[in-house]
Amino acid sequence: MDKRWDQAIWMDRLILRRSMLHFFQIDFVANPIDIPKNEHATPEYQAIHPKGLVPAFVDNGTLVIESCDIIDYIDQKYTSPPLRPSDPATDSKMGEMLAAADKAQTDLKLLSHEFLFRPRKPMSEDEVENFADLHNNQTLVEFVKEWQSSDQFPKEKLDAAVSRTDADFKILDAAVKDQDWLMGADMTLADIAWMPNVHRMMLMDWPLDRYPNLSRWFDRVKARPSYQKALVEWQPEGLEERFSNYVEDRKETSGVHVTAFGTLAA
Ligand SMILES: N[C@@H](CCC(=O)N[C@@H](CS)C(=O)NCC(=O)O)C(=O)O
Repeated sequence: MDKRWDQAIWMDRLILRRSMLHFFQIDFVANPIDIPKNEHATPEYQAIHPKGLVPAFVDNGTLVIESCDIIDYIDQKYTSPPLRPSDPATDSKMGEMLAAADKAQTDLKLLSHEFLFRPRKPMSEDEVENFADLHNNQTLVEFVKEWQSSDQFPKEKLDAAVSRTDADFKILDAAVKDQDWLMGADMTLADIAWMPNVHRMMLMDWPLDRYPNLSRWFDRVKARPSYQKALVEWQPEGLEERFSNYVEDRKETSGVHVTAFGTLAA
């Protein structure tokens, strides 16, 4: 069998959760997928991931998709001791935290495309049509069409996504008020699932000082060598600076910034 199918992950370069295999220190082959170049729209990639999204993890021929399922799978199969609470009630709460992180992906996607990804080269009408022809995931195609069709997503959508994220962060903030990690004294899959979301919002200049406990939690996350390895070293060079320049310029020139929406503006 092709070596790439032994233990491999296809992922973009932005999301820690998706490159979190470093946390588990297993050997794997990383196949970066360049989303702006539409590498996820090729027939080859869509034959791997039925929805043509990243990440996709393959372990000796077994395909696992959905990032929370991937971390859970690797934890159950390879991690010792496991990154989950031993007490069943806390483990079940962790399941809820993972589900919430998964749900938050939709807002993260909208906000990322609005507040970080707009400087990507705009697609011409032909390019959008070409993408629609190539990609089988209609939800993604509709999303890309809406993103490309105007300079800004509708304000109601941005307000709602910002408010839901703010509410999630308040819940996380309360969870780490008296403990270092989301489920207690030890880091678990819940922390791994939420790290990339907080990191992504920080790239947008999200006011993390609204949640002092979460902010300290994020300092603990950043202090871990695995964070450097799985996220910082994996990101394209200069990316954070490019994002930061864009976010600042847009705020100065047009006042468009996360803090102008939803409950962050209130
Ligand atoms: N719930 C899925 C979400 C997967 C997803 O939406 N991935 C994004 C990258 S963050 C993607 O493939 N986007 C393709 C695009 O934006 O064109 C998971 O957590 O794995």
